[in-house]
Amino acid sequence: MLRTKWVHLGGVFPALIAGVLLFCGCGEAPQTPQDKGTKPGQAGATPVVAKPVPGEQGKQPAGIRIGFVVKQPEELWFQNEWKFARVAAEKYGFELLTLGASDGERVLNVIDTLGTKGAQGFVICTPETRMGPAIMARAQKYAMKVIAVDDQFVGADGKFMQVPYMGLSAREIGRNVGKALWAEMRRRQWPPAETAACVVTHDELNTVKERTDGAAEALVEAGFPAERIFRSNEREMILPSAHEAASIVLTQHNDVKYWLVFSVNDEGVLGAVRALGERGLGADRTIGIGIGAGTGLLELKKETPSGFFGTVMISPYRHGYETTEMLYKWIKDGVAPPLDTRTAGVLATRENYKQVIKDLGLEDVAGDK
Ligand code: FCA
Repeated sequence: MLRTKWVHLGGVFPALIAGVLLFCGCGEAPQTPQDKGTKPGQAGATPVVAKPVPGEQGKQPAGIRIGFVVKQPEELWFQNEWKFARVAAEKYGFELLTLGASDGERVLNVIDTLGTKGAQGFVICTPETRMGPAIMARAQKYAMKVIAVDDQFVGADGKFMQVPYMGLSAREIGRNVGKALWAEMRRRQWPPAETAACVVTHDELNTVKERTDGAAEALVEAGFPAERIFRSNEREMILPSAHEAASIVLTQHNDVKYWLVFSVNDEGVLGAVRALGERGLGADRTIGIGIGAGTGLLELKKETPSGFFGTVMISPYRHGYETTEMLYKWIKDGVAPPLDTRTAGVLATRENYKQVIKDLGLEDVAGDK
């Protein structure tokens, strides 16, 4: 099922491999935000502006500049999106400006920066989806085209905006997490009455709620007791917040013998797995399955297994390379991108992750840390 799904990604494999090849020997560290660690609204915070990647000499038309703005530049997922966006920049010869913007004020600042630098458009994973109308208004001021990635813009009416978007098939990916958790729990013959699920979520963000709802739904459909699924909201989508959110659940239910863990992403699951580990609940008492493309692989590569059992691997190639490629063609040839593109995921565990990343052409996504 998972395998079949991935096949639907169609002709991306040659491009994936080409993309990875292009990156060989190009082991530069991702652009790190100078303002990392500053808090929203903090005075003096400046947007992060990376040096443009010069296009290949002679490639036409000259002068296309594209921004790629992400909400959490410190997260490996976003660094990998940038990495593959750079591959597109190299291929097509446009200039790429990678920028971090962790709150609304910075988003508007970086759009101004892009506008004054003459960018004709940008791809963005916004820190606040409700900023969609403000982002579009500011982009319009500079006649810039916009593609939303990962987190979809929400309008004043609470509905998703009609702005080209590439995101995860979040519900389906969540369901795959749930099914894999159930299969592994059955394999280990854990009785449902002695097992519970710890869910680290961030329900205000739709793509997250869809993922965690999907996993819960598949578990319940398979026979897992709904009343033994405990959800906890993390304040920010980072490992320490996930640790905090999971600790609340674990303290409230310290009589549970076996735990399933699922979340927004790898970081969410790892936060819970760490909290479980501190309570003496390791690989033999925990099955955690993340969603991501990097952080979870780093955990799977460690010699000693933890409660982090696997990750549904998603594609930073598609979200980084394809979004910027679509934007480039939109700017250059007037080819408008599809309004809604959804990408799939495939389960990787200690058993098969090498093959999975090879099949996906993503060998280098966890290699630079
Ligand atoms: C959201 C999450 C990221 C990543 C992305 C695809 O933006 O915050 O961790 O999962 O979706």
